[in-house]
Amino acid sequence: MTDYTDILTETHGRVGLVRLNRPKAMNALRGHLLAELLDALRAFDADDSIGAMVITGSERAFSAGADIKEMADATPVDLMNRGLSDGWHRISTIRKPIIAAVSGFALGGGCELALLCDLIVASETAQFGQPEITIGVIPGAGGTQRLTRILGKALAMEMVLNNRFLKADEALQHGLVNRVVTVESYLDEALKLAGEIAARAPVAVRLGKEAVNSAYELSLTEGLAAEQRAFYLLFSTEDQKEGMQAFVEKRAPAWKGK
Ligand code: DAK
Repeated sequence: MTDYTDILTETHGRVGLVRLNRPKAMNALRGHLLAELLDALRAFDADDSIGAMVITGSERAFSAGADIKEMADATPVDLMNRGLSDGWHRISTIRKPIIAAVSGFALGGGCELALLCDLIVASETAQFGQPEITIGVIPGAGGTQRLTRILGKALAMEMVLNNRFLKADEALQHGLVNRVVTVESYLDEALKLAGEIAARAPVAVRLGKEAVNSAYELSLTEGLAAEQRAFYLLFSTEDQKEGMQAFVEKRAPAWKGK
């Protein structure tokens, strides 16, 4: 699929960029947009010339969440048949790092999409929230779980039960985002960060992402074992030999991605 209607894709060197592109609807995540997003991320994931990805929206809205108009009349079975949860889960199976470049509203599913990414670069106008309670539901794409793990129970409860928004500086203070920069520079900053990561040893980057994410899933003992296995595995790569040899020879390494 390449004739996208709800997203735009670009490449910047070794970085794949996806722009959510429903500006009139605040980048609401209708099913079609999610399908295109997943398709684009998978294509970048399979492309050896790409090392990292960035997802962004507009200055006004990263995304205002799932498309309420599309969802309003659904029955539980409709939602199940649409494979909503599968689509969201598949985004979390992308192996290369994804950076969310967030400006303006990141609400509901929009906030959850940013949380699914590995790093978040926010503009000073970014606002994170889970307003589902105001329309009679709760987060359904991971918000109650991921926010609680990142922010702790107190703040997560306020966000989920009482529509508390987090402004960019608060999000930074609580470890939700990596950095806050001006609205003029947030996308460039995200692309720069992605470019730096994309220039690093690709297999190590993938295993590093997997290992950090496994900290959310596993006990400490299991997580440490997973980390150790990944560490040993990297000694089977040419890039490990090259990286250590380059250090000894005081030169820059030339990564092969194998
Ligand atoms: N859905 C559909 N349209 C939306 C929208 C949304 N989420 N957000 C905004 N829009 C549309 C508005 O209807 C309006 O369209 P027109 O009336 O012009 O046709 C246009 O975007 C501009 O919005 P506003 O006129 O409202 O603009 P304002 O600047 O006044 O306000 C706002 C911006 C973002 C604060 C406001 O639009 C707003 O509160 N939007 C709704 C935010 C929200 O409640 N989000 C949560 C949605 S529920 C799951 C996966 C995901 C989810 C659940 C389950 N599974 C895997 C099971 C996710 C659920 C959600 O995200």
